[in-house]
Amino acid sequence: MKRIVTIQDISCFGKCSLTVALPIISAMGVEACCVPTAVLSTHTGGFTGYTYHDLTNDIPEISNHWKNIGLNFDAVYTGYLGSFEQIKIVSDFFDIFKTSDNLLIVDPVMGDKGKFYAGFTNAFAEEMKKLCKKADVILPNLTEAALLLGEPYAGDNYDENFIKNMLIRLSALGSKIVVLTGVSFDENSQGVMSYNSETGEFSSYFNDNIPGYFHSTGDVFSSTLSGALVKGFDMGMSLKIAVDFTVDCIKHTLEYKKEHWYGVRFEDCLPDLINMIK
Ligand code: PXL
Repeated sequence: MKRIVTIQDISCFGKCSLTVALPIISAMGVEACCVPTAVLSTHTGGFTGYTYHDLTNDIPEISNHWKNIGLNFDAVYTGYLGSFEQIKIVSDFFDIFKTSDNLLIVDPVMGDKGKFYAGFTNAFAEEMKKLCKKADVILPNLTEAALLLGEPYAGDNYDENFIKNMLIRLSALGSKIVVLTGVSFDENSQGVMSYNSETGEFSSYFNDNIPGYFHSTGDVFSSTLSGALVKGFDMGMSLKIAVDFTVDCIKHTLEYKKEHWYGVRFEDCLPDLINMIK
């Protein structure tokens, strides 16, 4: 059985980060391990008064124990990280668990719709660049891509050449593969474009564009893509599986949007995901 360790916070309520990543990776038939970076009562996207308990100091202890018992992982997938210190420690974790054939996958979670999530700064984006340099695959959305490149957010004002150019410049940060999420060239479709800097190959995959904002769909996408890549699907097929599943989750949330404004109803769609990878 393939094994992924995912490193991100646990937002106890809110359908994001670990409460999304673990069930999705498990449903794909991949062993899901985790390093929780912080415990929050809810995510930060729309709730007020949430608690935040930092677990940075636990990370080296967990990795030391794992090193001693000889654990290894087919992928290390990182999501929301809360501080500079955490990025440094996760970077050490990469050094310890990198092998010749596993994947280091970084979702540089920092913001969306042109804005930082609560608590993030340009200095954090600078530090995140260093983690991206060590990664095999990075998965920024358009906001995070602009923050990593230190340039203004393009909004809806871009074309395919702009995205290709952005992908090439992001790959210059050091990762072999860049996947840009939330790409849309017309109002009916949205999807992803990727670039492999070793082969010079671009790929893309689009599905329906559903108007509105759906929290944590980046975590759904990144968890699914990590699972698909580790299962051995090629990049084109992995992008398709991850986009189709994310859109499926959004569609299933539409009629419950009032009640489930804080995250998508991915639970309804796990059987579809299992069918997609058969
Ligand atoms: O979905 C990304 C995410 C993860 N973890 C926490 C968040 C967010 C986005 O707002 O607040 C705690």
